[in-house]
Amino acid sequence: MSAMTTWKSIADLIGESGDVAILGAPMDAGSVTPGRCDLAPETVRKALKRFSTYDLETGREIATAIVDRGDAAVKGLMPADGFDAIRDAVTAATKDHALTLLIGGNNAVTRPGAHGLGVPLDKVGLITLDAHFDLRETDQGPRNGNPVRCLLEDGLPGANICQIGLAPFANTGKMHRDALAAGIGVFTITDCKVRGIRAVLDEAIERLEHCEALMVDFDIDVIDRGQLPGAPGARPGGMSADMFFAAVRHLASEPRVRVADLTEFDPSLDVSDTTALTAGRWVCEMLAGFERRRAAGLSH
Ligand SMILES: [Mn+2]
Repeated sequence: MSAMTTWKSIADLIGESGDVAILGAPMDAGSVTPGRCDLAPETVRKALKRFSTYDLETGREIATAIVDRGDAAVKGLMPADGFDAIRDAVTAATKDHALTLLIGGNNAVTRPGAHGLGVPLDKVGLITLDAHFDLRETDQGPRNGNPVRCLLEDGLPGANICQIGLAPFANTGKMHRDALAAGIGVFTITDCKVRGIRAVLDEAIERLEHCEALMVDFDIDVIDRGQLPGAPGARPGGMSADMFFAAVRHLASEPRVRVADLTEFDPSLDVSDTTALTAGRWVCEMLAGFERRRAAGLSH
């Protein structure tokens, strides 16, 4: 191919070694709305070819080397049965890489992801960008609707959790009261829009000052359904894609963030690749934020 028809893409950053890992977790079983979230890791990998490495906003080329560690063997497994595979794969990835991008799968992958940080749960911080509390009851076992309740029951203190972008008429009063009673930092979608996402994120990061390592759960259904058709839980009135991308970049620049997941992307619901391109851009923004750590001289 001639130079005219090629550009360096984010996919070209994938090689044998690197500071950032991509790890797929194609889990869909146990979803409140059964679908095909298991297709998301491969769809995101393909989408990365469509992004250039040039970040026009900073005038910099993204140069962070990425390792694709493949998928945890969880296809078709219920969350309880796939827990060990995801936790162990995340633990191995965090040993070798400063930042691990865990691509679900449904939101049930967040629980094993947090356990995989390799830090005692009382020192783990969890930030969720999600329309939902994910505090459904656990009497039927772990599901995509209850990872935060599972983690509380596992021993993650509520004071170590901040939930951002929560939507009205998509959660119950009991979930809200339980979150507040547990000491979770609760930030609604209107908080994000009125106060600005940066102010909300800074408050959340400050609340988690006592945590040694952070995981961020990006449940893509936090984004407005009009901009994000490919997630069963997305609703009108959600976060704009712009705000989401700004949040991703800012959170990725926080050196304690060691694992970030992207969950609830169901490629079978997508329209015009909108969600695939949003998920691909999530990887780009994670890399841009990660490179800010280096630029700021912040080690991990
Ligand atoms: Mn969720």
